[in-house]
Amino acid sequence: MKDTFKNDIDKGLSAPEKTLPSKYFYDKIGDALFIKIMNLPEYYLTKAEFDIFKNQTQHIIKGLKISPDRYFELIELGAGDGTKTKELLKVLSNNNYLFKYIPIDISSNALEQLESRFTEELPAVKIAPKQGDYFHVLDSLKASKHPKVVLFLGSNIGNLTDTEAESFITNLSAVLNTNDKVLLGVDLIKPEHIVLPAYNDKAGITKDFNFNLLNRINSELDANFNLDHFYHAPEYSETTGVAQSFIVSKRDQEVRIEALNKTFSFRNGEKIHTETSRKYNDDVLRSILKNSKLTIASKLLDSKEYFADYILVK
Ligand code: AVJ
Repeated sequence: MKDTFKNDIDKGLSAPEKTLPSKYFYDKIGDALFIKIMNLPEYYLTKAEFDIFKNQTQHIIKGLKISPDRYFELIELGAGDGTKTKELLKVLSNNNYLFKYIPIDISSNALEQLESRFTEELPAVKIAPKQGDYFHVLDSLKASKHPKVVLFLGSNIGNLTDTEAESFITNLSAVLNTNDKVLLGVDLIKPEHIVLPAYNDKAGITKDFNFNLLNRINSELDANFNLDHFYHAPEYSETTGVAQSFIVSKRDQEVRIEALNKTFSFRNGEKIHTETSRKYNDDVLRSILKNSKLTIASKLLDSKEYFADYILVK
């Protein structure tokens, strides 16, 4: 684990255009910062998707074509704190749907917390958490011939480049059977004055979230990044629909990383790419689905039309 971190940091900072993988945001401190982000007034994504789950639950159920008398597996990739999913589970449970809820996450800590909350708040729901990476676990679920509904919410797919998203979708499609469904939550392409503040909040929490990467390198790899010598600078283009976060050097400087036995130089104004947050529309999604067996069956929007939950069918 540690070696991958070390190698990934080395590779990213040695590249001509410096980059650090956003997956390393999520240590204990990063998890807590992300919860704060979801509660920020500027971060509309979570509120918009919650609006869909809370107010259009029957539309979701209808779109998934599930019925109370036919058992199915409800699988969630990267469940997080499960606040949105709980709205759906409540309605399914109250209407006596027969199903098992299978949250999958790489973090066993996150899964344990989710399981204890859900068993308390939704005692009638069967929950079977699985720890591991998505495709390992999905592969192990392939053997069961029960109908499957896979939730991939929160615009988590937005962290992938289009090429990565295409191969993710191909892999996902491969572990599903005909008629299985995917509920895919994506942030929609919209004007810059709405998107940018979500990644550049007034309270500076998103800055801390990005800078947590430098803190991790300092403490885990014995480095001497001076955080005062960098600033946080997200960018967004409504034309491409891609938001990107950068950490920018305020001066010409050198940073020593002892664990790598290396010194890295940063020019004044040089950018380190830290995250891609892709926004979608029908065309972008269709192009990502084009070589898979998944197609768009329906689409649900929040009241502000900021966010979409697409129902895909194999
Ligand atoms: C969890 C990947 C959906 O890209 O909006 C929030 C992460 N980054 N603020 C996103 C994030 C900065 C988030 N996703």
